[in-house]
Amino acid sequence: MEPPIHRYAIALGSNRRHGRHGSPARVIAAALAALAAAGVEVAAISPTIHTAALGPAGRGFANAAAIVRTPLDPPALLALLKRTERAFGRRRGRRWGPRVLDLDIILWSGGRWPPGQRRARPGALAVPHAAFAGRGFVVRPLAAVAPAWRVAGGHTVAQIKARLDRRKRMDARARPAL
Ligand code: A4P
Ligand code: MG
Repeated sequence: MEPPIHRYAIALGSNRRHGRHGSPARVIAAALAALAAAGVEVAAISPTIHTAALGPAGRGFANAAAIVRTPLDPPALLALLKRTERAFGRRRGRRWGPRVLDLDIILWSGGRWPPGQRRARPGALAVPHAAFAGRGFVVRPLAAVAPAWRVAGGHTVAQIKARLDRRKRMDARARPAL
């Protein structure tokens, strides 16, 4: 029997050049090519956007999202993503530090990981990604490739993006003009 095919939304981020691949946007393109070479079907790729760093990472990021299809279950896909980050020169360092490549699993066709639990242990794999819905640099590219994806039985990605856009407009209005 064929193994089941899982569908995932993954987020890609880079805010450092790579010696061979070049700019952060090129790192993202090369990372997707590396995943395809590892046997993951890359079904859709968002535009790459340039975003200001959230947190202490300093330099701005290139961010994108992709829809991929693979027989790998979530822990096996995470292991492949971590190997790919290492192959691009990512080293363990300060949390949220500058990085050549960050690959996160955002959504999975199977719903929640770990199955049947609302929360993962701290530091363990959690899908949907615990913080994605508040992050424009994840939600905006994701909405370009999976607007209708319903997140764990709740809102669609398009609704999550609309909420973030509303909040951004309200924040801009609340801020006095300088
Ligand atoms: N982990 C748990 N759930 C997941 C998941 N769904 N996908 C665990 C991937 N990993 C997950 O991640 C730390 C651990 O989280 C992993 O070992 C895994 O078991 P990491 O990638 O090694 O470390 P990190 O990236 O420093 O932490 P984290 O929490 O992934 O950081 P974020 O949330 O990715 O934030 N600003 C802009 N504009 N654009 C960015 O892309 N990224 C960050 C990093 C900060 N600021 C940014 C951006
Ligand atoms: Mg990460």
